[in-house]
Amino acid sequence: MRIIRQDDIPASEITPHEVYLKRRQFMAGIAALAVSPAFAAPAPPARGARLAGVKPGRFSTREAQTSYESVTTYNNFYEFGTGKSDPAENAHTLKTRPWTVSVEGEIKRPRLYDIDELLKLAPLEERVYRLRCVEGWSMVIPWVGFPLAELIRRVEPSGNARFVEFHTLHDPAQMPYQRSSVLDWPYVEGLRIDEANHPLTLLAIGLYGEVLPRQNGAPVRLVVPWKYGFKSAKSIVKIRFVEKPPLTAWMRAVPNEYGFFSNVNPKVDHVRWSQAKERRIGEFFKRDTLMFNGYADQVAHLYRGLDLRKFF
Ligand SMILES: Nc1nc2c(c(=O)[nH]1)N[C@H]1C(S)=C(S)[C@@H](COP(=O)(O)O)O[C@H]1N2
Ligand SMILES: [Mo]
Repeated sequence: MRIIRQDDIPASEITPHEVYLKRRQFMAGIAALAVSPAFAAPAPPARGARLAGVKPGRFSTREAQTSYESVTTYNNFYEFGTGKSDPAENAHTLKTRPWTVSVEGEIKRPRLYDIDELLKLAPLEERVYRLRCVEGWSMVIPWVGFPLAELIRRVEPSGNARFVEFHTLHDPAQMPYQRSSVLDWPYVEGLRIDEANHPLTLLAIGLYGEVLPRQNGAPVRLVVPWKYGFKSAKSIVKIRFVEKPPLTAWMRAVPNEYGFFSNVNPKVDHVRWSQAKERRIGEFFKRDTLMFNGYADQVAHLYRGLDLRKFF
């Protein structure tokens, strides 16, 4: 198994995000000059359809939002490649309709939801959340969605439902890097049932008031803002309620580096790098990483009495 790791990349190969974006824009400009006799400016990236009836939701940060350009071109979505620009370049092969989400396992009302039915399950809210990647960068993203708890309530979990598993689509014809063995596909993530039911936990279907771009996990993805970004599984086709802690794709791939909880914690380093600081995309200086990514007031009680060094 080959895992691409942050420190496998020589320092000389690491491009600050701003330089990377400028270089992309420059290259796009050159490409446009080459094909356009009128020397027209390159067309802006196609945007998603506007979502109607979105109300401001709880817990939004008032910090500056990361630009739409950065949110949609600097991504991790290994199903489309391991480079930051790969998802935006390759995700066009993902077909987001028709799409179903199977909700199953230890629940009274298992059901196959059509995506267009799922979208109407609960009122849509805008939630501006911080997202902290385990790699040491962060963004502020205005998501559109509704609390996962709205879905959980409707399917009526049984007493045995102690954890929830999330499965990304597994279809190498649409997700070309599933032909590689970077991870054991499909991408699987998991939450304890109380984490899944927490009002901060979102099922997101959009960002910046528009339908979710494919590279950000269309048509539906999870957003768990107090945990490292990789817990927020994209392009979900299955939500399964289970009794035992799920074996997540990252725990399976690198068991000594990734634990089940993966709460943002500046005091517990990754095996190979510090987690004390982060670079907010668009900023130059690093800032301190906050306990639970700044959501401690909302979530610290979930982990009372738990040794967070052991249960990382
Ligand atoms: N299916 C799937 N979900 C995924 C990933 C992935 O590779 N595959 N990457 C994760 C990681 S590491 C991060 S940081 C976030 C990035 O979400 P964004 O691209 O919308 O910012 O998605 C997460 N969800
Ligand atoms: Mo990440």
